[in-house]
Amino acid sequence: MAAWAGCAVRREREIDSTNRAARRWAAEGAPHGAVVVAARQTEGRGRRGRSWESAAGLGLWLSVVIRPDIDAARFPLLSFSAALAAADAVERASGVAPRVKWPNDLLIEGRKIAGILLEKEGDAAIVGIGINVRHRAEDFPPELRDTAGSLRMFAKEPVSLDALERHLLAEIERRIDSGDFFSEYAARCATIGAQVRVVEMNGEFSGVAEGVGADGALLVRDEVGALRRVLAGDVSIREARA
Ligand code: BT5
Repeated sequence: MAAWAGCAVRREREIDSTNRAARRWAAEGAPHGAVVVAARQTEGRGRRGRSWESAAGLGLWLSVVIRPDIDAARFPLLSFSAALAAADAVERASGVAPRVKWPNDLLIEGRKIAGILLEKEGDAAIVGIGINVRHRAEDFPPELRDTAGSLRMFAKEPVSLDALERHLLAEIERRIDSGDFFSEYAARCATIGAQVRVVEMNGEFSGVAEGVGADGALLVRDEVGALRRVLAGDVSIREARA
């Protein structure tokens, strides 16, 4: 059982976005570990203004308010610990081990089953996690059918949303308390070792992802042999490692 993660929980049938609600709550003083979870989000959000499809009862859509005992400069690392916690929770609840696509998408057999949205509200971090659980392929909108997946499509047994939520909060707590936000990241990461295409604000390039820096940057050896640090960019995996 988690001690602080989930110490206060707001459970909603329908909400705009659990991240937005958690930010409002954090601004009003929500405690470390406060959680907002919704059966359905009408305006579920991804990173950089993208949207997150959050149909009623088909997934785990939740946000945790974290008041970490770390320098604000290290806040972005919380998204890595959240991805790893989500990967461990998915494995415990479903028996299927997802891989992480840098920085923090979870994939099973190349399909995105979960995403993380980290935001800041005052001195709190808001960690939003969406995990697709009960979707059949046809439950996704047509534009996501080729890329999205859910645990139902891969697990042998039906996955309980309650059990997944419990595992997730326990794993988040364990990782954050350990202070080691990256342990096992390389082993879980499908991007490291792969041929990748990087699209940044001011250009694109190809290369081989060699690792992740202490600040979370992806280290990519480009075609002329230079090691480039990618902090914000869209990275597609062109060829997985052998
Ligand atoms: C993410 O953004 O992957 C972060 C998603 C975070 C969602 C959680 S749910 C609880 C909390 N409250 C919120 O409002 N958000 C968080 P990004 O890497 O930008 O990926 C977004 C892209 O993933 C979209 O542009 C689609 O292409 C795709 N996508 C949208 N919904 C999806 C879904 N349910 N499953 C798989 N892919 C999806």
